[in-house]
Amino acid sequence: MKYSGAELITQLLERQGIDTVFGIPGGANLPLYNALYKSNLKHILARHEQGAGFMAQGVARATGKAAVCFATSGPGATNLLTAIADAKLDSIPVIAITGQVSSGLIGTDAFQEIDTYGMSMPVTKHNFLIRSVAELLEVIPEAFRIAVSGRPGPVLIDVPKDVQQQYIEFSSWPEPGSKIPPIKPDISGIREAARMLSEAKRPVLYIGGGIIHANASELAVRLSHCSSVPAVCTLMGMGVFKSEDPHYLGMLGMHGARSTNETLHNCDLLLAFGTRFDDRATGKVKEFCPGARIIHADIDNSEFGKIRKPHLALHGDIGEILTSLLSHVEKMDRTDWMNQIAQIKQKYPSKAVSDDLFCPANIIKSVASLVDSDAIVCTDVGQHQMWVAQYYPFSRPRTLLSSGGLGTMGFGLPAAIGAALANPERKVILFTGDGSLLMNIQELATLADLNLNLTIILFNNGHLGMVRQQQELFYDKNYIASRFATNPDFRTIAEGFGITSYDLKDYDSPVHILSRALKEENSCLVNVPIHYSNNVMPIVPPGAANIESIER
Ligand SMILES: Cc1ncc(C[n+]2csc(CCOP(=O)(O)OP(=O)(O)O)c2C)c(N)n1
Repeated sequence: MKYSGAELITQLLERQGIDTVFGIPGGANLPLYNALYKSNLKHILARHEQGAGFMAQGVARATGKAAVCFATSGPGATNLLTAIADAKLDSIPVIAITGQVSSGLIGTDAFQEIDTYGMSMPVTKHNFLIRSVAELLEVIPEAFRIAVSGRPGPVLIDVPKDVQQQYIEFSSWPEPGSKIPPIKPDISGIREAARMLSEAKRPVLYIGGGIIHANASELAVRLSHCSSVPAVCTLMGMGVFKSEDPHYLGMLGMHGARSTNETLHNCDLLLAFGTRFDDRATGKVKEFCPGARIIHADIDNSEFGKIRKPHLALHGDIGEILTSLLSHVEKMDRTDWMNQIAQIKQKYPSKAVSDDLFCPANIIKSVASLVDSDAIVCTDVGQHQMWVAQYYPFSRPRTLLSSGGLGTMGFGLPAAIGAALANPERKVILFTGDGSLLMNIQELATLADLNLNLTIILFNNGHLGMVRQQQELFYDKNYIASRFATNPDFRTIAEGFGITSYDLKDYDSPVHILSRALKEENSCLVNVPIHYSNNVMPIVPPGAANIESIER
């Protein structure tokens, strides 16, 4: 068999089971696009490489499988970096394949030359600079193996143009790269964990995105039910528990309910499973669960002791750890602890939601009531993101796609496009803010090309709302650079891109129009004007402990 480097890449991607790639062509990856022309891969032409990276992330987050994006050298690669960094912080398996100037030109400041390998090193799980066409036969399967094994993450492959054009003869195809089976958890650690759990009077299960990556949601819920351990989750762990589960206490941390944070403050055993003690979750770390012993279970042992030293570390696949633990724990009901939590909840009742049908909480609840529980919800970053985390009744894993670790405005629209492409039979909803939407608004053009089952709900406050809120509360109301001097007409913008749109200001009943918008066969945008003074409450002030959160 004789193939060029570019043909090898497309063939190896197909052999990996990839059917769609996202990207933008340019001089240094045109041989790859020429091979794409002849391949069975579907290509989605994004309008900015960051958009292509987030579309690939949308596929990977919604399906749990690795997804692929392409960019050319220089500006194409640098545009991709934010999406790759975002994937690194949230442990998302994305394979980025970038074109590079020809090998002989590397290091000469050639046109569109940038050190993609060097720049991507700190934001990838692994990266490669290909030196010869033969390397591709090993590197492509290896990249997939690395992206999905252990703690998932992004891998970048930089391919010089001449390597894409070189030919190679070979006799057989390599095996596709697949997940390396995770190490088995240490049974003595599991027994110790079961013992600590049976002795604990006030345990709490603190779960993160690792549970979802390991497809271990059901097991986490079973542990909580069987051993009467109330559970809290991070933004990345939403959907593991049904929101109405009596054992579920909601999101912890900066915007968690006061009662949730106070319950954690009183726990005597913290089971931190698939989570990394992020500062948005812990608040002032010294005062996070101050009286608790800690069991930390994770696939990545470099997380142990990074923020808080655990009393017991369980290293391995979280699903295997939970399965094994479940076979060792006894059924318990912990009535005293449940009563104490009920009292804490009474002390801090959840605040009544306004009866204004147009307020963000009510819009979010209305949308949720109009779609199936398998609808995929994407967000951007800001107040709207936190309102969704607080008010949307999630009940399944992989139904909230949000940029957690990097908190990247502009994530939402392209991620929602990727999720909708990968799930044509499901409804996809994007909740976004006017600031975030403008960061990747060009992807409305990609959306118009594809005509997906995607409804965009735009909370339009004319501000960078989360920044305005922080300035109001923590910077003496010194408002600077948080109000947009002009507010574009998003309805006209959407229509300009060929997307159907509604503006809630034109209607008396939001539910009626939301219902119509959600039933649209095509993609559609709903502009929801909201007052800029709406704040996300509660909030933990910067540097404070979670139990010092403020309500108003
Ligand atoms: C790329 C990027 N730049 C800056 C920020 C800092 N930031 C966090 S939230 C926010 C405001 C977001 O505004 P908008 O999207 O309108 O949402 P809102 O808070 O109003 O709901 C900003 C600027 C960020 N998270 N990401």
